[in-house]
Amino acid sequence: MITLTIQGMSCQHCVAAVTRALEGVSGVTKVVEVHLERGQAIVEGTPDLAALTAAIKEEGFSATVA
Ligand SMILES: [Cu+2]
Repeated sequence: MITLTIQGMSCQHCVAAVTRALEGVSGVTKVVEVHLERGQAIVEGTPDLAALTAAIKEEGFSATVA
C-alpha cells in the first residue's frame, strides 16, 4: 500500500475529485481510502509515484508520498 499526504482538501467534493484522480492513474488497483480530516490517501497497486502526485496536483491539491 502507498500512503499519500494531501494538502488542500476541504470537503467531500475534494475527496471525490482526489479519489477519481487516483483511480485514473495507471497501476493503481484500488483506492483504499481518501480521508478528509487526516489529509491522507491510501492506494494499492504499483503506480509510478510521480504520476500519483501529479494526478492530485492536476486537481488543484498538493501531495507527497508519506
Ligand atoms: Cu472540496
